[in-house]
Amino acid sequence: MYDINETIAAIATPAGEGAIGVIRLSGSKAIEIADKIFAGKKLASQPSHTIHFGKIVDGDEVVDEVVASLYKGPKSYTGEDVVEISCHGSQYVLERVLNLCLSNGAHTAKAGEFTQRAFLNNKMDLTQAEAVADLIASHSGAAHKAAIHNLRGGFSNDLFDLREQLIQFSALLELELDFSEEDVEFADRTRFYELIALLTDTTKKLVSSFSLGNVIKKGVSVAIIGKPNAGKSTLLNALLNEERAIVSDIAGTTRDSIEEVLNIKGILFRLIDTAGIREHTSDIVETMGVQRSRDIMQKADIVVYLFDAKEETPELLEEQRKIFEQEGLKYILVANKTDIADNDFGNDVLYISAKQKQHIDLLCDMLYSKVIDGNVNTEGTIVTNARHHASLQEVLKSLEDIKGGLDNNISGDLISLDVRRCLHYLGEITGQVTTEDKLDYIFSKFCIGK
Ligand SMILES: Nc1nc2c(ncn2[C@@H]2O[C@H](COP(=O)(O)OP(=O)(O)OP(=O)(O)O)[C@@H](O)[C@H]2O)c(=O)[nH]1
Ligand SMILES: [Mg+2]
Repeated sequence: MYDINETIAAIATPAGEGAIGVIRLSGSKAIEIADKIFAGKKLASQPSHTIHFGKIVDGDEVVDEVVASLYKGPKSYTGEDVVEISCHGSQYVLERVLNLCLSNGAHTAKAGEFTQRAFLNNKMDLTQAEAVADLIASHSGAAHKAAIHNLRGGFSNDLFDLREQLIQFSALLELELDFSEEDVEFADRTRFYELIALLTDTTKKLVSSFSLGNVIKKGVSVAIIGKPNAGKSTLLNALLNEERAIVSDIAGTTRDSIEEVLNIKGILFRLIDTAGIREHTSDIVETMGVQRSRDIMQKADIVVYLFDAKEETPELLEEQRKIFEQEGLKYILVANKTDIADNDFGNDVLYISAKQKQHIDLLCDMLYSKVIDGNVNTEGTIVTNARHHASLQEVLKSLEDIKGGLDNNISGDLISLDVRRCLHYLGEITGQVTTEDKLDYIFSKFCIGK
């Protein structure tokens, strides 16, 4: 349970040694508590947004020389009084300072509690607060871009105007109900139709951006699949530009799968080199490896089917292609060893030499466009959060019901119910409609000190 009267404290920097480590205090007693352990200027008498050099003391003992940053509410991250104490980055020092804050009246902050307070004090809406967690977790340019866009209110702005207009209509519809005897229409049905169409369009775009948003957040898994000796491990090494996997001319070299991350134009791809698949082998370990390769193939976002251009026949390739099609997999067919074989397998096959590192860049381009080709505009808002996605789908359902109601000339009171449902789910995304339990759950996924 969130208690606004408590002052909270936490170590805001990650565990381990560093040049600097930060302790954060927020709440009505933050400055008072800091003054009890900070020997230097009296912070309570200093203006907001100033920094001060001093010592943290435990009785007579000096624990560390520090810099205290002072933010007086409401102009702070949480909207409350905040003091950030920058110590030397020793875990021991940080824990000592934190314990001093706690013994002087602060409470340990829960995960995400600083941001939760920022939300509750109207410093940001829920999508912005969630973007903070996404920003911290971003490991690639694309994930970073989506998080920054939402942190700056991108998502909320897309929905805000439309929600406002819908509220106006809802009010007019409800006014009609008060005058139901007189059979008047305050809410202009043509404009209402237009608004619903616009909202439906925006919502659909956001919903469909989620498949991209999801891969941006989690990375795209790419299984490199093929027969033994096709050159899969050589290809993994060429893509990574390092000798990561063992390569040899013995069929069945790779026994277990190897996973490595590759960043292509800001999107993270998780490349998985697998054991070569062959039907007949008496080696029990290899058989297990083959089964694992098949499982990885089924779960992968994209399958790269790599074959030896010298060994494969167009008929065998066609069979393989049919299997991928039947199983509904996204795949790329790649002919390898084109430095020693020039067999033709048609135009939709990519020709490379993993060993000579030829056309590896073309494979990277193809991987990238397999992800982006959903016509999603990567400049706009991309939904990366499963919670937003679920609410948006509910918004879409209620919009369909509103449109159905208008089409069938259904009475205003019934339409009004669907409009309320729609407003409810829209509000749930930005946090205008929420419950305490839900908030606790959302913020519990943050890190401590944020
Ligand atoms: N000439 C030529 N040889 C290649 C090329 N790519 C791989 N090879 C050779 O093919 C052999 C097998 O390569 P690997 O990368 O180990 O093949 P793999 O598909 O990982 O094999 P398994 O792990 O056994 O399934 C090695 O001798 C490589 O040097 C290529 O583009 N051209
Ligand atoms: Mg291998």
